[in-house]
Amino acid sequence: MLDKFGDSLKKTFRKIAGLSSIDKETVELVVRDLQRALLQADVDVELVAKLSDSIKEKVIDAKPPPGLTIKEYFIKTLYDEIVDFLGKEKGELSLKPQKILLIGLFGSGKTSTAGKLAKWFQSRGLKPGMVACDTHRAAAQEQLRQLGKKAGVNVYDDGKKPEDIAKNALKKAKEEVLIFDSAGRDALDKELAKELKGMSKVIKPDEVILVIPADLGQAARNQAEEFNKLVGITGIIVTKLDGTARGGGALAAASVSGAGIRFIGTGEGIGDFQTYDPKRFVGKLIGYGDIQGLLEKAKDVGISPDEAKKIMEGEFTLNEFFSQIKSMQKMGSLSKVMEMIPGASGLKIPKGFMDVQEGKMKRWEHIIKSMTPDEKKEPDVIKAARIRRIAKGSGTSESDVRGLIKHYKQVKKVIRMTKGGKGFKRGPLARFAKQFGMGMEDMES
Ligand SMILES: Nc1nc2c(ncn2[C@@H]2O[C@H](COP(=O)(O)OP(=O)(O)OP(=O)(O)O)[C@@H](O)[C@H]2O)c(=O)[nH]1
Ligand SMILES: [Mg+2]
Repeated sequence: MLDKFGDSLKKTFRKIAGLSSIDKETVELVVRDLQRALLQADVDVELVAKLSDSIKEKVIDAKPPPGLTIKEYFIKTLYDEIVDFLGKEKGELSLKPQKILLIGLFGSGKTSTAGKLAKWFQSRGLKPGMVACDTHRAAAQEQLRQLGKKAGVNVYDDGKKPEDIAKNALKKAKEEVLIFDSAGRDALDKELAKELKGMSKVIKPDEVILVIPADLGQAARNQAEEFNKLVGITGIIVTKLDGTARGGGALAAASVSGAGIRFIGTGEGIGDFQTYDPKRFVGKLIGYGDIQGLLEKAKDVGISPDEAKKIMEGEFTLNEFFSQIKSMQKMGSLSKVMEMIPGASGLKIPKGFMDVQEGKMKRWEHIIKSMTPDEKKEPDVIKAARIRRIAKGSGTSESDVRGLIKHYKQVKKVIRMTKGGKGFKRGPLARFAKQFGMGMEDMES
């Protein structure tokens, strides 16, 4: 997600770390780098200028606060400003019974987001339902019913007009959280405004959330302001951050619109959805990783923090390896998990590395059962004769056994590389990370 933007930001931060002195010239040099990165991500020129001025003003000729070197202060300022710039925290939606209306233009991701949001509430112990108020596009209601099945929640679609459907659902539904899907249009024209106002009147939503695709870039600002003026919004969800270089621009634009970003969508799957926390988000972009996020994600799928930590540290035996692949599969693709690990986001993970097919998983399970405790702990002792024995005992082939051991070693190597990798472990960046609670200390223990 936002690979290019993240890479440029990483370079900018590393550049500061490598500077031998911080003066007017070097600050301007770094700020120019930052400007280039932001403009490439389609951030509004005016915003870029404002951010640059603010950073320069704070850092040039500044006396760093006690306890910080000028370099650390520069890094902290840059980080703070970018966080501020990409969004003041709006916080999660509250975990209480409520009515949420999703609005937005054609194809912005409303219906998919309804499903993701339902799942989000469900995994936090609330009972959600969805209401199919898009009567404009022929297949819209069927799409929502499918998502309802996937998420295991009820979908209400009784009625002809959006308002009637909403009314009927409000009468009938017993769910604690009701998520109303609405129809899109090419533009926020009179017809759409009227329809949304009508629905609003019937539903009396606690939240009206605008769904905006990240590929809009800086144009997201206008759209957010327009919707806000005409129908009033309480938050924004930015979707499709996985597929565009303009995501930085969209996030910045949505932020200045003032409504606040609640969630981001990072893929087509129902679980490709996260709370938007600018601090964490920027930390991840610049390569500090996202311990907090990983632990939370782990919690979502029932993995204990201990287990997650073990995964991250590459400390596991063959025995645990198997259950961890299972866990990882629950947590989504490995590359997504890796994005959250400090220092790992720069690593290129071979595609399909963790996506072991089901048939293979079964065979591996049998293979591991046929091993002695010693073999499970120290697979290096498994030579040709033992491979033959294990293959026979488990009803698999010798190449299956070799394949498992090879895969185990590869995964361990990759994960260890991230842990022992250079980069942010020492020097001002690491100290900075510690000071500002970005979680590096979790990795050092
Ligand atoms: N890659 C990616 N695709 C997404 C994301 N969110 C939605 N999509 C895809 O975008 C397309 C449109 O999504 P919908 O949820 O149908 O959008 P909508 O706003 O309901 O569209 P209309 O009802 O036609 O206005 C679908 O193919 C989705 O799978 C995301 O976060 N990432
Ligand atoms: Mg839709």
